[in-house]
Amino acid sequence: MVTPSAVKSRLRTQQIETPSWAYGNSGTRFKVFAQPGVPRTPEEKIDDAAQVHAVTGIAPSVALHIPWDRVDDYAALAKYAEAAGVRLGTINSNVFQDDDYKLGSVTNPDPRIRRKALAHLLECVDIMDETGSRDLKLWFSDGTNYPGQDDIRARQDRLAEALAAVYERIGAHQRMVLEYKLFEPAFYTMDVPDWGTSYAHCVRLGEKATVCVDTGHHAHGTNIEFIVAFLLREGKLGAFDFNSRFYADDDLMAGAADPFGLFRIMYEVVRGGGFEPESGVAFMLDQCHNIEAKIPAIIRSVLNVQEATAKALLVDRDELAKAQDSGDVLGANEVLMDAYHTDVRPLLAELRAEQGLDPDPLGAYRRSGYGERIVAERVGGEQAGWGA
Ligand code: AOS
Ligand code: ZN
Ligand code: ZN
Repeated sequence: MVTPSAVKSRLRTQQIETPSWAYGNSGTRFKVFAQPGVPRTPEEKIDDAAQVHAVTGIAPSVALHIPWDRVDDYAALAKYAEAAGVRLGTINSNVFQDDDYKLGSVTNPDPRIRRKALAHLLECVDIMDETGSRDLKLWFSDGTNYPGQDDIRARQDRLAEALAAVYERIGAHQRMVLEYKLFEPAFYTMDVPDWGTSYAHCVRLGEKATVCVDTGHHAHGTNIEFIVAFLLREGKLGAFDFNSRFYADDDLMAGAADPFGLFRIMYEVVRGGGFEPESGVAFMLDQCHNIEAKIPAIIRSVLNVQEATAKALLVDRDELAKAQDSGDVLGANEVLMDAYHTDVRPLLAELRAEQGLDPDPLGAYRRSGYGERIVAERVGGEQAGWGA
């Protein structure tokens, strides 16, 4: 029997990082619908992230993206964040938006371009030293579009070489998390297409290299919770990029398309010890809000992850183990589904009240007037957007 107070005390330790780019304008390759009040600077993105934390109480850090969040003084930016009530989190590198990277970045056949990409990754580690960030997120758009275009195996060698150079540079308390993606922008081969490729590189590198699971980066029907269970068992699950997808890498609100899938993932996280703060698993959102208001969408996403976690914590694991051990297939499934079908909203409202928060975070945000204030105040300048 899992008591509500036990669930609440574990939920108090939860932290979900929000991405700076989710506060900026974004869209598809067809159209970006700009929204009024969108941040124009990294500082304004931090201000918005601080609002999400203020009403949810569980989003205390914001991930930066270099060069989109480039500033002259990162230590000052870290201080700014602290004063706003949040801290700077994962540094996301970008080796996908330069003309030079048409044939790849660290896997490019041209050594000059490989050196340029590596220099950027190393610069990101310098920035981590200034911001105090623990994690460097590596996502490579590298790959090929046509059979024979480049030597698949040589590209793996080049990737391994670059990863080793970054690994060599990171400090004792820093980590690199290597994200994989099945497709896009390359269509024939991606150089890090799946968790197995990321895992194999991370194993070779050592314990400071772990896998980042972006929930939107799999083929339809992939059992993501199995990947989570496996990686946790191997001590190689480093981070999540949470989002939701219907068709491809849609980057929609986490838990929007498949809340049951998010629950199943969070159950394996809990089961595998990934929810213990010492496990070091980073829970981040990686989303874009193209047609919906950004700050409330990010609040909704944080709450969706929190709800899935609460349900995962509610699973009666003793009962589940009993049913599993006795081969009671339906009984075991029922234990899991009982937790999933529990309405955890009253428990979460109670938890927030106990923490001095408004039980209704979205309502609190709407009533704060912040949304109207930024529309009135953020006039002039250039709005931040995915890619700027
Ligand atoms: C790209 O598809 C990956 O999900 C990246 O993690 C991320 O979305 C991109 O680097 C923007 O930060
Ligand atoms: Zn991602
Ligand atoms: Zn993605």
